[in-house]
Amino acid sequence: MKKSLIAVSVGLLAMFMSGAHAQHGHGHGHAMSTEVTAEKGSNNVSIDKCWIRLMPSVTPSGGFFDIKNNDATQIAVIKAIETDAFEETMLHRSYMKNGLSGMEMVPEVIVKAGETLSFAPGGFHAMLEKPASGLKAGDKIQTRFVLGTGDKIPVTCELKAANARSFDS
Ligand SMILES: [Cu+2]
Repeated sequence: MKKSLIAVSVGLLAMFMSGAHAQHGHGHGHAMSTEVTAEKGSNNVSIDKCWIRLMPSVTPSGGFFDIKNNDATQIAVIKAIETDAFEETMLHRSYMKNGLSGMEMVPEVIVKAGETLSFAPGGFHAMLEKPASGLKAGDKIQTRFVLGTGDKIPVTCELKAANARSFDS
């Protein structure tokens, strides 16, 4: 009896997680690797087109942007994203497995020398939880991207409505 109750609650949790994930939509990243590297990488990195799909506070919001590694020879390593606008931030990646979508935490993201990696719905994304009260679509928030060197790049990100699909939409 007890066993079946546990099975039911695990099933519900799985449904909830895949439901939350379905809102991520579909997209493609490229030039990626999620293997943890001992290298610190380059500081010569720029972040463009940062936007956040603002969800009701019980649902995590997704953060999307382009990371450009301007260094001709070294990789770039992104370790984390910090902001005062959300209490928790994580680097995530969405994937498809046996026809089901899921997502996983990634410890760091590597961008190869001279390449650009897009965080986009359906692929790599920042997962932002516990928003500060009063945030609304159209607001701009300040974030800091933490590199493998420990340097932090200040980035302004625009909050967009739950139905937004890209920076320009
Ligand atoms: Cu996620």
